[in-house]
Amino acid sequence: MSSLFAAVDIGASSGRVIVGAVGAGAADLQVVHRFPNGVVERAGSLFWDIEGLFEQVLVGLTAAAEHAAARGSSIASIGIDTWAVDYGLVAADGTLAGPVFSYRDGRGATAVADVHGIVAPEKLYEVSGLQHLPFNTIFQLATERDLTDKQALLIPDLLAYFLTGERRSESTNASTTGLYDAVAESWSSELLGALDLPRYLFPALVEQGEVIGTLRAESAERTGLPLVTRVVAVGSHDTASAVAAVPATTPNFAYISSGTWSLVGVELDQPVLSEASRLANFTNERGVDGTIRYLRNVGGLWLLSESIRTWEQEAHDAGSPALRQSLLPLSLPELLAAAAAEPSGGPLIDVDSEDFIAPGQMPERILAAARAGGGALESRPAAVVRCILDSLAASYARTLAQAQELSGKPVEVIHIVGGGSQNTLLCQLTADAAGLPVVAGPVEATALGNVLIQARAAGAAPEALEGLRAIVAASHPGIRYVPRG
Ligand code: LFR
Repeated sequence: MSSLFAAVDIGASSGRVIVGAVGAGAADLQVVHRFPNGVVERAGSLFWDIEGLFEQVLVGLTAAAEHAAARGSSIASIGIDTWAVDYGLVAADGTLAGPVFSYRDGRGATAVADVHGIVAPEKLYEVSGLQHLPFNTIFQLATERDLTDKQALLIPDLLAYFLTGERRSESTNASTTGLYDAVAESWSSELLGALDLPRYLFPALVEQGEVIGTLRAESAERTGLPLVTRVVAVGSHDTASAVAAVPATTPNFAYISSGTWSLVGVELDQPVLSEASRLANFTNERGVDGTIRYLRNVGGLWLLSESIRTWEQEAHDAGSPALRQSLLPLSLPELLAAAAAEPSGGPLIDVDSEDFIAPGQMPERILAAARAGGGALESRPAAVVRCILDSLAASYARTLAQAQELSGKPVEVIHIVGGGSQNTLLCQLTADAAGLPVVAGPVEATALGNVLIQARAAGAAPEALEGLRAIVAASHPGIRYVPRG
């Protein structure tokens, strides 16, 4: 009989609690709870509703306990992954010291010049290997007024703390802070010291598979899970969990973890800290088992979802059903079909531009970017969607070519995992632009990676990463796209 594991997997736009069954070389997932997520705007700043998210985690874990009980089984452990870089500050008395900001708030950007004035960008890269993004934790922390006696817990660590009362820093996510030493594989005392950040700011590091703690009495009571239920560290950075579950059957693969962002790159044993790599803004984030996720953040389906949000709002505001119909006659599948029917070779935009980070009025910003690039883009949704997908595919191809060049790693096949793997047009355009076969799926790679690391910790899955990937390949065969002419 297979063991059951609960995966809490929260992205920027939605979260889910999944029960994963692992046994006999196969992994099967059952979503037991889904909930929306999104930034909350208050007085011009953007936050996450962390209390609301924790409440949804408890509801989901309750459903997981019931799901397991109905099968005469139990939940062996819980793993948590979310997006990276954001954190909550925990005060000396153990309570949250303030709101949890979203990386889409502009505050980090206001501190970039100050931080670079203290530690040069070259030095930051030499130590952390992290790509420059204006919202990296290091810049957000520089805007904090008082860190005395406080600890910063990244979102999955914070949720694990709420569940268990134990404070730890999981290493894959720690590597996105800008304060983790990619070579020494520890918090960088050098950078913390230079930036006058207290040494106690971050809790001790844990690696994937280590136990963070068992449930607090309140968590056990609320969920119906036994007190002894363990929260196990997984690749708590969602991208690390997704990359762990890429169904690669060759070492020479590239991946695109395609969701709100597209994380495009290769897996390495050692970081690449060259000046060329820094200038190309490639990151050396930590993967599970000490691997290096050598990748770049390419703009993702955020451009599409934000555009749709704007069109829906406009259609809603339009009042009359006829006008509404003319503005947005299409569901997402219809919109993608219409985009597929648009001519190829249309205008391209730079999907990685910082101009697209903030929410709101996305189609307008895309049209402006196309105009600035000299392209004539029509404002029809199908044309805008085609421009987004063409631009994403072009950026994927460019980024992968660069990743190979900078790392020396050969690539024979591209795996697209996550939500974007369902977008057949995007997958085909990527194969075409890169001139390489694309294998699409699984959609739930992140949750699979989360579950498999827990299963391995329980002795229910193989030790080697290749073994975990073989389970994914066996239970979730992808769809293959061959480059066209
Ligand atoms: C993807 C992701 C990216 C990270 C971004 C912000 O969900 O985790 O890897 O750069 O969100 O945290």
